[in-house]
Amino acid sequence: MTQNWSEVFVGVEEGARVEPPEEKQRKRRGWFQQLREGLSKSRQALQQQFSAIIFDQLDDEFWERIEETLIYADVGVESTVSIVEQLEQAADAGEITDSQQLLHHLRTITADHFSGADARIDVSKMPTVILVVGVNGTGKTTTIGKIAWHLKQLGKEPLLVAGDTFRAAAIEQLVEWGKRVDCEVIHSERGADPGAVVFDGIAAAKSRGADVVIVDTAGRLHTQVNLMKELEKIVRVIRKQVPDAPHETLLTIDATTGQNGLVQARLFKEAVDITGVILTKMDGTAKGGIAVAISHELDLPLKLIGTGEKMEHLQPFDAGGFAEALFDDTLLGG
Ligand SMILES: Nc1nc2c(ncn2[C@@H]2O[C@H](COP(=O)(O)OP(=O)(O)OP(=O)(O)O)[C@@H](O)[C@H]2O)c(=O)[nH]1
Ligand SMILES: [Mg+2]
Repeated sequence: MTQNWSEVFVGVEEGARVEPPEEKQRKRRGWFQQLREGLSKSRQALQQQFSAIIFDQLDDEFWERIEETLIYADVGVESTVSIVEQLEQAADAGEITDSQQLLHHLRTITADHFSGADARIDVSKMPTVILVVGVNGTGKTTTIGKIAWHLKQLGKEPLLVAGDTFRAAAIEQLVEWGKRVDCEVIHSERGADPGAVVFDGIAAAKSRGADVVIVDTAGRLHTQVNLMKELEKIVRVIRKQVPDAPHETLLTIDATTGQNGLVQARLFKEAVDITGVILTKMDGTAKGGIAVAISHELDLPLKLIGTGEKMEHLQPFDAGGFAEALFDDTLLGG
């Protein structure tokens, strides 16, 4: 499981990784508890659906109900069909004879439906450049602040670049995060060329020995040709100074937008080299199943999930833990 930050970020100090077992245990409990809380709306919605399913005859109607439940949770049609197919196979093999076993299989099969691509974030390069992109309001700037805070905790020196020179108060918002986290923010004036700001940001990181440069960008839709071109330019500018960068291009998706999030992810994936998805606002949605749809149907690794507005409300994604928190025993009415 990758619930520890020191395991998510490849390249943090060895010292940050070595922890006594009891400390690890405590952290895992805390991590899981936060995840459970973040998914509580989704779980409550599932509870209601599940309470209407009677584990009696595993006939067509029963499987249809399960299918409806998963679709309702925004797991997506393709993933739902595949998950239910595998559940039926397990039932045919005699592996599902009570609701507890059904839940167990639902967890493991769902966990297996997440993309197998590497969910870790390598921050070992000096500097590592992380570009954050997405539709407006999906949580880019907030997540950048949270990532920076976590990196600080692990002994890394992040530097933030205010590449969103478009939206009013976007620069101030990132500067404010910089103050909270206590890290430097390279910025310019509103309306300035984002390429120029990014160039200055990378140069500053190199000269000051910052470890991780995180570039904020203006919210955009894939259909906004100029803004998409601007993104390409930002990448070119980054590569002038760090040829193998950006090392990560993370796409933020707002989980509360449901299936629209899947559409956004698909379109961004076609336009930009996305290395991972950050699913934000999991705390605000009853349809957390969207995580499965995006990861499975687009074969994109989910790397982080946002479970609130505070700095600590960011969690490394872990398929097993996610499925366990979503489909926990309370679904059986316990
Ligand atoms: N509840 C909750 N709110 C979040 C989370 N992540 C971000 N938000 C809130 O979502 C709103 C938008 O977040 P921003 O970080 O400004 O989003 P953005 O993508 O940078 O937006 P633009 O710069 O306009 O493109 C803010 O009010 C955040 O506090 C989350 O995980 N949970
Ligand atoms: Mg922003």
